[in-house]
Amino acid sequence: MDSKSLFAKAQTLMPGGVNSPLRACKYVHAEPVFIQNARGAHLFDVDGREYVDYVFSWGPQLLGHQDPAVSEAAHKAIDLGSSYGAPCFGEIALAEKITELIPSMEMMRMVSSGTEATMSALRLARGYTGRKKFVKFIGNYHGHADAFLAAAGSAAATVPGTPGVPEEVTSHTLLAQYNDLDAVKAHFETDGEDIACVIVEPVAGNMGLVLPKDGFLQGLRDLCTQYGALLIFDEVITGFRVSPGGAQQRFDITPDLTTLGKIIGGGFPVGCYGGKREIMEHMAPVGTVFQAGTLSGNPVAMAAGLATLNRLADCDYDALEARTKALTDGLAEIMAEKGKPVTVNRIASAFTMYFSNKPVTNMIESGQADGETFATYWQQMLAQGIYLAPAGFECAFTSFAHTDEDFEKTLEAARKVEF
Ligand code: KE4
Repeated sequence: MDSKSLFAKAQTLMPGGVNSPLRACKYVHAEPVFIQNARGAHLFDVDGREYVDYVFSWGPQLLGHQDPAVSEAAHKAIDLGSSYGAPCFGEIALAEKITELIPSMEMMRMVSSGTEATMSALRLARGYTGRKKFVKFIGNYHGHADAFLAAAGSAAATVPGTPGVPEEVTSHTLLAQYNDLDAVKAHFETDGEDIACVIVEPVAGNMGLVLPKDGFLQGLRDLCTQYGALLIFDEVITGFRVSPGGAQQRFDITPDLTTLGKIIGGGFPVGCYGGKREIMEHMAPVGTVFQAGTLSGNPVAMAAGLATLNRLADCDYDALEARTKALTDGLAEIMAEKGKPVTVNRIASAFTMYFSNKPVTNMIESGQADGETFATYWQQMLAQGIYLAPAGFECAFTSFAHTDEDFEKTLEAARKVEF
């Protein structure tokens, strides 16, 4: 069956034919292609077409698809059994590796998604401080737990309100524009004694990529310290992506808790939350804040995650950042020649090219970018074998598997786009 007929069938079985809304390609007025397999920086669809990938499962595959070391580790693990529901050495091995790379995570808990990680970190912050309110940023997306679905980014930004989420739940969610430290100060001046935490994407990746302004992250750190609230870095995207030690290493800010996902599973379902030992020890069974999960610490996912982090230790982040900059500089130049000025926000191997001639530093400015022009660009790039995230409010990712030929093919395809 071809993608079109598979999609028709899928829509009779799953809402929108997908298991996550973004994949339906609604925002670019297209139908999704069904993937047969992937290798390196390439995807292959059921109709035999090949694509240069810039989605990489929305971030996890920084090494590229089917990295030999990761695949070997997963195969070895699965030959020993797929899930025990009991402690195994793989959990210790991955946790030790994470602590080595992110020292602020003295203690952690593995879960099966980024949503579980952030949901649990918020509960822990509330349980630890005894406070109910928390601050999140408009356009930041922390997964789909109820409390976070207020002004959330990513695909959540495209659905009106939060049907199914009682207002009593989001009434404790205090909002501020990203990069607006004064708004956060105002929340603390009003509710400081009842704010459990501030949760932030230290580099925003769900309103497109938006960098923290100088002083923004340090300002959040200082306010949380001053008022006894916890600072939570949601590094589900940035962890091991923006540097080997994540955004907290790159920007030299120490959060109280960190949430991880994506890359640490090497393509398998893993999330993780962790931080200071004395905070984490409030989690059951040592403490009384509850969280649990059937497949948490799954041995196959642990093995794939550890193999991924071990392989990344040998990768040259600076070289990939330089190559990604050259690619995005080239794309911006080509779009300008076509009379389509763009703003490119980029860090390490993640970027967003906004069809806008203004800086993009928050959700308001992200929303002013031209989504229809992006849809035209996306459709024509896909037709030429370039697979971009099907939404202007997402990131594009490069990988250690991309070759110079892949980047040249991408630039050539961009040159042929007609608006
Ligand atoms: P998951 O529950 O999807 O594993 O992770 C939620 C999450 C938490 N925090 C951040 C910063 C995230 O970006 C995410 C998930 N990212 C989205 C897209 N950027 C995943 C793709 C999708 O929802 O289909």
